[in-house]
Amino acid sequence: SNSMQNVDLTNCDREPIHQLGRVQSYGAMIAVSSDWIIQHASENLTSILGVSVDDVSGQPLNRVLDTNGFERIRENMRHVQSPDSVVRLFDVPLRTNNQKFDVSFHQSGMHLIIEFEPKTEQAGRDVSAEVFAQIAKLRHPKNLNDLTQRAATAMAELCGFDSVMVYQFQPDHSGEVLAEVRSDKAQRYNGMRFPASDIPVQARALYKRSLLRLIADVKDEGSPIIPQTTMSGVPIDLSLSVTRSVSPIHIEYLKNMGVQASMSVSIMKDGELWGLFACHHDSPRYIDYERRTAIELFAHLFSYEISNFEDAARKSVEVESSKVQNLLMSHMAAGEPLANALRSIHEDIKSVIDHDGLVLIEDEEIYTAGATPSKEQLSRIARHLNRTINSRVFHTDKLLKFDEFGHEYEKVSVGMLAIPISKRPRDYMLLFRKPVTAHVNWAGDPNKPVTVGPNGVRLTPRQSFDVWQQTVEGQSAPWTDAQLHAAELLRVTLLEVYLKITDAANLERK
Ligand code: BLA
Repeated sequence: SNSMQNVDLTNCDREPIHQLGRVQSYGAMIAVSSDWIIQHASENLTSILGVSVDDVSGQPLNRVLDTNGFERIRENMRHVQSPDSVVRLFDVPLRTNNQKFDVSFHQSGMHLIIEFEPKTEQAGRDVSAEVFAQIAKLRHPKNLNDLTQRAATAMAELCGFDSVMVYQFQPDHSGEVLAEVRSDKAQRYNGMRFPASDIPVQARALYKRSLLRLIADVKDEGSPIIPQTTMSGVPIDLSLSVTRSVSPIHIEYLKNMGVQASMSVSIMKDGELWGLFACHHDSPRYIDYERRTAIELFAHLFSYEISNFEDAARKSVEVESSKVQNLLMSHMAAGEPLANALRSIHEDIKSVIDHDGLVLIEDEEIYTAGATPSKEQLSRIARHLNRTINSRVFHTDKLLKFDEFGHEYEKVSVGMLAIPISKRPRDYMLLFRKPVTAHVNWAGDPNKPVTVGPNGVRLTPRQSFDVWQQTVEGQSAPWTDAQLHAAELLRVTLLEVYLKITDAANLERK
C-alpha cells in the first residue's frame, strides 16, 4: 500500500493550504457572522487581546472591542464589498488600554474574518516615504538584470531580511532566480532554477489573490481556530487571511534550506503571477502589517517598472524592424525579385532576429541562404506547415517535436521560425537555428523533489539545494518575445510586398 506511486507530486497539489485551521502566533483572528456575532476565534486571543475564546464566543463583537476600534471597522465595511478585497487599518485601539493594533478584515464565505497584530512603538513609521524613495531608484534600468538587481537591493532595505531574491516563473512553472542580494554578500542561488513542484499549483493560484505572506518563525506551532469547522462542517477558508499558518511540507522545505523566517511577495504582470520576491532570514523575523503593506505596494510599483522596461524593448524592436522593412522595400522598388532582396538583407534581418539559415518558399520554389535543411526536407516541412499552421507566425526550438523526420536535420537546423507570407499558394519565409548545448543549474536534483523520509514513504521536500547541472542538447536558443514580435512585423511587411508584386503582375497582364 505504501508504494512510491502514492507519493506522486499531485499529492502536493492537493494539500488544502487554505483550510489548515491555524494562525501564526504573531496575530489573532475572530470570525463573525453577518450579525456581528463571534463564531470562531484563534486560541491565542487570550495572549493577544486578553480575553479567552470561551469568554467571547457567541458574543456580539462590539461587546468585546473598544468602541473606537469597533467603529473604525464598521465605517470601513463598505470596502469589503468587492471580491478578494482585504481592508487594512493601522494603529487601531481594540481594548480600553493604550495598545494599538494593525487590523485586517475580509469576507470569507458567511464570515467576516478580522485579524489583528499588536503594534510596537517604533514600527511602521513613515514607510510610504521609504517606498517612494526606493521605487525612484529603479528608474531607467540598463536591462532586466539591472532592474531586478536594483529591486532586490531596494526590497532588502525595506524588509531587512538577510537574503532577497527575485524569482521569475518560466512557462513550465519552474522558476529562475534573476537577482540575489545577501547580507553575507555571497551568491548562493543566483541564476539557479527551481522545479515547479516547489510552489505547487494551488499555492501559485492563491498567491495571485493574496500577494504577501510572512512566515515569521518556522518553529512556531501557531494557534488553532476554535471551533475548527463551521456549521456546514468544513474548515474556515483562510485564503485571504494574513496570519494563516502555512503548509507543514513547506516548513520542512525551509528548514532543509536552513532558513528560519521567510517572506514572499507576488509580482503580478498582466493579471498573471510573473514571479516572487523571496526573502529569507537566518533567525525568526517579524515585520508589522503596515510595513508589509508598504512592501506590497513596492512590489506592485515594481511590476509597472517591468512593464515599462518591456515596452521600451518592444519599441526598439519596432524601430529596428522598420529599418529592415525600408531596406526590403527599396530593394523591391529597384525591381529585385523577393528571393534576391531577402538574400541581400539577410544580415539586417539577422541583427533583429538572430538565425543561421534563411529560406524563402515561393510558388513551390525554394531559395536558401546559410545553414538550412536540404530542399527535399524543406518541401516536407512546407507540406507539414500547410497542414498544421494558419496565417500566424509559428516557432519551435526543437524540430524533432514537430516533424517525424526531424532527426534527419537535427544536427544542422533544429530551431525554426516560420513566417507565412501569402495565403494561396502557401508561401513562407523560414528562419533556422542550429542546436546549442545549454546548461541549466538546478538548486538540487529536480527529479527528486520528494524523497523517502525516515518514517518510510511520505512527502518530504528535497534535502539538498546544492547545484545539480542539467545538460540540454538538441535544442536551439529560444525565440524571445521581442524576436517573435519582430517576426510578426516582418510578416505584415512581406504580406504587403507580396500584394504589391501580385498587383503589379496583374497590371502587366492587362
Ligand atoms: C510555498 N514554496 C512556497 C513559497 C515559496 C516556495 C517562496 C511561498 C511561501 C514562502 O514565502 O516561503 C519556494 N522559496 C521557494 C523557491 C525559492 C524560495 C522556489 O526562496 C527560490 C528562490 N514544496 C516542495 C514540495 C512540496 C512543496 C515537494 O518542495 C509539496 C509536496 C509545497 N511550497 C509547498 C506548499 C507551499 C509552498 C504546499 C504553500 C505554503 C503555504 O502558503 O501554505
